[in-house]
Amino acid sequence: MSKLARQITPDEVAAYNNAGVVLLRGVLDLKAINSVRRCIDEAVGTLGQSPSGYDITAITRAAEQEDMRALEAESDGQHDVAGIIDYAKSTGKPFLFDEPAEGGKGSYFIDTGVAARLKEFRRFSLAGAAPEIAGALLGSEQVNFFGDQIFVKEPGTRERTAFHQDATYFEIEGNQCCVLWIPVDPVTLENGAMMYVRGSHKDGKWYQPNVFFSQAPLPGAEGDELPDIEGHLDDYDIVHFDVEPGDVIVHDYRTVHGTGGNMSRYQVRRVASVRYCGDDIRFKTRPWAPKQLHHKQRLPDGSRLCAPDFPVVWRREAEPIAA
Ligand SMILES: O=C(O)CCC(=O)C(=O)O
Repeated sequence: MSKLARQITPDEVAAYNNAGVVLLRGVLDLKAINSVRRCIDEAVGTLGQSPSGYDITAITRAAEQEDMRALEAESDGQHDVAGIIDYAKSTGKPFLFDEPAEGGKGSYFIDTGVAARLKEFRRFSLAGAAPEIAGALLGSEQVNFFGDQIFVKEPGTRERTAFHQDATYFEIEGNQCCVLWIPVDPVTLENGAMMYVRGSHKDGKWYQPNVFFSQAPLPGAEGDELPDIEGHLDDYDIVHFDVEPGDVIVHDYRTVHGTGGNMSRYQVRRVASVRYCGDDIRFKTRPWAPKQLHHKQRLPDGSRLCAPDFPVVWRREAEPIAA
């Protein structure tokens, strides 16, 4: 039985394929929304226990104050934070900040691998409505869960999320990978709606991943250099959507996207981002990619995602054989 609040239409599948991004209005029911919201709140409340949990605002402030002790203290988990900050500064590329009222008191929190540490989020990601959404859009015979993150921008968060392409943060290649961006709050441009460069999934580029709060690439990252999209927004075919809880935006993992800070005085922006792969995805080593500390094994390059880290979460039902 379907867990979706409504079925996905052929027009939505076509929009996903053509634009590399589609807004699915009202596909999650209240139970799913409340469950994801509970999980995000629990992940943020226990961020200090996650080796992949970061308060990005604390990091950018420590970087501005050259507080090396604070940066070193953040450097024994998923990222070598001190090394990244050092390298980002050496590129001369500025940190990307908006200017919220009252000096920007909000914080930007990120955690990775929440499904591995919170049972309720694992249930949502592996057995809830989300795999069905991926199955409807990917055109694949089966779907593997790949991973997840949460992104929270409190009111008054100054950090933007630099435009980037998810693909090269992940150690995979192929075409069939989608990212579900699941807001549990109303989101507009004011509090950090995602902006997507329409059609960018088809431009054949594999862009260097960046450090997220600056266009500076991750140390050692190879690939095409992403242009300065923040500085030339009008030159790009950018789309964004005002969304409500229950809506899900799905983008192709090659689609370039980024957000502003949270300029609102009162409205937090809590989002889960869940990733799924289809049949043509293969493992590919990218030494600069962020460590996925919750993954238990590495696969050889070129192999399918046949491993417990990437459970099969959806299979296409066989068409009934005509008599
Ligand atoms: O919501 C954000 O600030 C970033 C999210 C993102 O880049 C993603 O889900 O791929």
